[in-house]
Formats: sequence, C-alpha cells, structure tokens
Amino acid sequence: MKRTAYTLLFAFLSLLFGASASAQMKPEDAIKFRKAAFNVMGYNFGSIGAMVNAKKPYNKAEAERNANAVGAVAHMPYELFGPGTDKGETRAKPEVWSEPDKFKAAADKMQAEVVKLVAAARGDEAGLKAQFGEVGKACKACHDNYRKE
Ligand code: ASC
Repeated sequence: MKRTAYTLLFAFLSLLFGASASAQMKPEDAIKFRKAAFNVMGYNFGSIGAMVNAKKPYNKAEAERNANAVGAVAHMPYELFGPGTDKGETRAKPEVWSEPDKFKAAADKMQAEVVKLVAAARGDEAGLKAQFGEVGKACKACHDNYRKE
C-alpha cells in the first residue's frame, strides 16, 4: 500500500513539474525546440524521399530507422506552439493561433500519416513510396496554410 502511495505521489509530481516546465519555457526556447523537431523530421523524411525517388539506393534498415525517427518526434512541434511563440525567429503564420482547431486537425492528420509511414517502412519499397506521398501531402497542406515562405 505504502509503495502504491509513493508511486502515485511520484506520478502526480512528475505531471505537475512536467506541465509547469513546458508552461514556463521561454518562448525562444520553445521555438528552438520545435524547429529542432521539424529539422529531425525533415532530415529523416528527406532520406526516405531520396530512396523512393531513386536519388540514393533503397536500404530497408535505413528507411525503417528514418521512419522511426520521424515517428518519435512527430508529436513534439505541436506541444511547442504555446502563447508568445508567435513572435521571434519563426515562420509560423498568425493562423496557427487564430484557428487552433484547424491547425490541430492538420497536425493530427500528419501524425496519423506518419504512424502509417512507420508501418510502411517495415514493408516493401512500393508501399513505402506510396505512404511517403501521403505524408508529404500532409506536410505540404500545413506548410501552405501555416508557414510563411
Ligand atoms: C520533405 C520536407 C518537407 C516535406 C514537404 C512536402 O522532404 O523536408 O517539409 O517533404 O516538402 O511537401
């Protein structure tokens, strides 16, 4: 019983401090971290793109690592568009904050397609190529509406 109480207390404190750490993060740090996440995604997604578009040899193990890396960080940027992060070194358009439901829907769509990309990377190159296209469309939809050139 005592152990359960400590476990619960620990879980509660972790949540509390976890939440406040992200709430109190300096806006410039949030911007820096979300760009880092997008860059990790861009690097790895680009590597898959190079393979499925015959710019470099298809290597299944590498494609799986790339897809897993995208999958591991795809949720991150959207935790980092909080208040005050609309100003500074960012190309994010004001619509990110003025139409949060639509922005969230676009982010959710991307993340759902990335989950399928992770699965597709375990299959053959044709399936990976098809799902690469779907993820690319989700990336582009968001860039078109929510990113300045
Ligand atoms: C990429 C990459 C993106 C997307 C996007 C798709 O490889 O870095 O941001 O694809 O260009 O339209």
